[in-house]
Amino acid sequence: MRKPVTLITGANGEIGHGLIEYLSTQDHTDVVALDLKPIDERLRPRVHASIPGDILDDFLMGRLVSEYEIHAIYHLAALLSTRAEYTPETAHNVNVEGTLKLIRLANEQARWHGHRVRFLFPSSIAVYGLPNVETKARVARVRETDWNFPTTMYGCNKLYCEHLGRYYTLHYRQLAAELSPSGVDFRAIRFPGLISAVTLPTGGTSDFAPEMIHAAARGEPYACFVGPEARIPFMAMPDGVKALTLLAEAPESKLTQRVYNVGAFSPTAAEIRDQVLKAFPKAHITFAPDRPRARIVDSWPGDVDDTPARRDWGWEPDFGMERAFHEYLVPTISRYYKEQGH
Ligand code: AKB
Repeated sequence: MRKPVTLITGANGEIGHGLIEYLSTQDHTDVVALDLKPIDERLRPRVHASIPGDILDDFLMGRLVSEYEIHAIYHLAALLSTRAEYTPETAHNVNVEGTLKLIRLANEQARWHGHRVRFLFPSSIAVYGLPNVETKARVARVRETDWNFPTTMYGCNKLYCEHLGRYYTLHYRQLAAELSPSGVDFRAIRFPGLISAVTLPTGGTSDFAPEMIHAAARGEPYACFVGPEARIPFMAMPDGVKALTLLAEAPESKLTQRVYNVGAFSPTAAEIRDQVLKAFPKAHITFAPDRPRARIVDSWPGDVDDTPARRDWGWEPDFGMERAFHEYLVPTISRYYKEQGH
């Protein structure tokens, strides 16, 4: 007998850590964690199985199908925006081909067990592309349908995968003689920059905020790669996990769209530095903008309109900026680095 499970790809990453912790407190699901690297020791007791491997490996995908009955997929594996600019074609393979393979796997699974597979996809504010900072200041909060002109390979990949998911859910094989209901129930969240107290991101362009905070907690100087006035939305990781799981649990009848913005707080880099200095007054933070990376940040919106998420599935962040720093980031990071001997 195959076991009913939830599959998480990219399980070792930042969202994966928080998500696995949350799901392990829910007794209705066993998690199979897939990642290129062996899963973090701290997470191992919380998952049913951990599988090191590549989402592009068809043999591995076949093994998953033969061993498990997959009812939900959180497809977190991706190459982030900065890394993707150095290897755009590899990014396309991982971010687009990898997602297509998983959507097809979901469809196939549904045919075996007869239930639609919920497919949760973290998209990103990188799908937006504002032409200049004047326009960015003028439009302030973007809606899902606005400014979908990404300037990064990662943003293009995420935007296309949103369309793929919508297509497989609503229009797959629309010309077939006999229409059968789709096996995929795709739902995506356009995440802002996420800040976790327990992991550091790699390869993103919103990384300046988490890097600044973690460097201060380690007592190391930090030169920020965007200017003090750069502004994009951010979110504390517990709210990221909350958004993903709220959307996963929402009844399908409530969803008026397949892709949702979620907002929490929208500071400038200078405002983040000020918060960091309140908590770590000796921190040495300077600004040394790296023009190409700063331009990417300038093309992302300063804030998002998340009215549909609030209306359809009750989205509301628990953490504004003050609370994120003083009740989550600072105490947790300080404890973590103290334990590491900093
Ligand atoms: C990145 O910087 O690439 C990501 C994102 C905003 O999606 N953190």
